[in-house]
Amino acid sequence: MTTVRDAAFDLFRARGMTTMFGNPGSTELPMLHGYPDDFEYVLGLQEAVVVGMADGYAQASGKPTLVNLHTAPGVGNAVGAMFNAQANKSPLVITAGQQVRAMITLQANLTDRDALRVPEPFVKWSYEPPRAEDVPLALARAVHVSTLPPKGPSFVSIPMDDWKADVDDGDVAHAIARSVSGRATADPELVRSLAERLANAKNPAMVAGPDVDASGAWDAAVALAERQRLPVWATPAPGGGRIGFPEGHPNFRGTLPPAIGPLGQMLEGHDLVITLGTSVFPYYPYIPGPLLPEGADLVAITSDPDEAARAPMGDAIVADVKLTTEALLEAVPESDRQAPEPLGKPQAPPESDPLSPSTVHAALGQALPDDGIVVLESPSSTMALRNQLRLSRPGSYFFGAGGGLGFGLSAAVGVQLAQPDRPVVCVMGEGSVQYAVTAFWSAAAYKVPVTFLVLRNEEYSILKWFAETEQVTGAPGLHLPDLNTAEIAAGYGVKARTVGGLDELRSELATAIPSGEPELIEVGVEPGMALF
Ligand SMILES: Cc1ncc(C[n+]2csc(CCOP(=O)(O)OP(=O)(O)O)c2C)c(N)n1
Repeated sequence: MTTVRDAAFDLFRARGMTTMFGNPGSTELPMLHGYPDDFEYVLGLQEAVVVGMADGYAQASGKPTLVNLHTAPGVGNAVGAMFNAQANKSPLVITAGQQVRAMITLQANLTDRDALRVPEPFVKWSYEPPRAEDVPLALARAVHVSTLPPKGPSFVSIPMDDWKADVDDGDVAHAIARSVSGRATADPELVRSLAERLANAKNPAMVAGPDVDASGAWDAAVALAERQRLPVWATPAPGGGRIGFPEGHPNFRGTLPPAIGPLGQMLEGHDLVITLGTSVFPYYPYIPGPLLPEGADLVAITSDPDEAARAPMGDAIVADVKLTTEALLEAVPESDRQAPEPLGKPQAPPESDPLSPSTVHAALGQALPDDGIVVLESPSSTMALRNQLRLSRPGSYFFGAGGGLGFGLSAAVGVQLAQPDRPVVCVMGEGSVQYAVTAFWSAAAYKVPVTFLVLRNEEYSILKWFAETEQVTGAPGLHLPDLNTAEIAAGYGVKARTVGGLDELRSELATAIPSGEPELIEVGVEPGMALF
């Protein structure tokens, strides 16, 4: 016989899940009793930050990642971050404490009386085991559910008296030993026929999405684009949580607009569009129009059955993106189509007072080492950053695909913990910082050397832009005067300063990025949407 606690930690250890992100309460302490030396615990001061850090860690490490939340109110605080983790396809195994079994029915204090229902829409599986001895198997099942495609969060509520209970050694050994893999190859016949369509198309194009990076299909996607001379677009920015194609590559054409009509128009002239690892498509504003140009076909390659099913047009092959792209690459000949013209980088505006966000991003582009990683949540300058940096290495870009603010600041801490040898720069709007502000404390407490670059424009610029496009006038609540992020970060223990001109910004970036400590640079920028 072994205890539920020992069995659970053996299971986590066997799966490489030795970093736990949490915020404890009385209902979680029994799980943490005698916390094993070979496990790390990363404390977040509020649950949205706990889940956000774990989300970044899971994506940047590619491993299922353990989260431990406080019962109902802690889970409630985390729900927005779970929504983001689901959109990011982050394999989180989220546990939460629960009252002892003997007092759930009488609803003693801190009972989560409907533990399964609160996270339900945002997780792949939500569960409370019927008996204490089922906890290890439930946790094993949660790990498999989270890592099978499409990856995503799962949730297990665990009554606090379960951890001491005994479980059968043989049952635990089976649960730990099982391996479950979901990397499926596509029907070879479908791949052959798609290869033929591609080779015979007059003017085909490719659209790359986040699962290219997540599945490790990067090199195969580049090789396919080169062999078939395909122009390549990035999937629309709101849903493109990761970059799926090197944006400095000569075949790269830019990022598709996130609305039906303009996106359809952008693909004008193409007779076949192949999408890799993206939904079709992560639209946001409703601008109707033809889904595709006249005469164009679309084929989506996705490992997510729901993405395939809900697409409003085109065919889909549901299979692992890397394996399918490799199979397609093998099956197509070298094309003699004209190679696309390189796009080049837009020229950033010259120094102004305050600086334009594009100028700030151009300076970041110069300061960022080749292996640098950007975590981005600066809504009105998302496109300016993409265009100024043209990031071109796998695993270099993380963005909250769900659109819920609070992802960026916390995820950057998790990304850096998972990638300690790569410099991480977290680019934030000053408004967005506030949704996960306590992540500064975790960065300082664990000496996580993220460079935070905060763009201060004293307003919710993106919402002013949306107000214009939605013909809304006189909306309140769009101004943010006197929000001093540098002082706030300093209060949490992060070395912080405010810079004015371009030279000062360049020199502070050059100092902060390699410093090996968390540091923050706040820079005043002109308000408004920055696209290039
Ligand atoms: C959790 C959450 N609450 C509210 C919003 C709505 N929202 C989208 S962008 C934005 C403003 C962000 O401001 P800031 O970070 O300063 O960036 P800017 O728009 O100025 O570039 C808000 C409030 C959201 N996306 N997520």
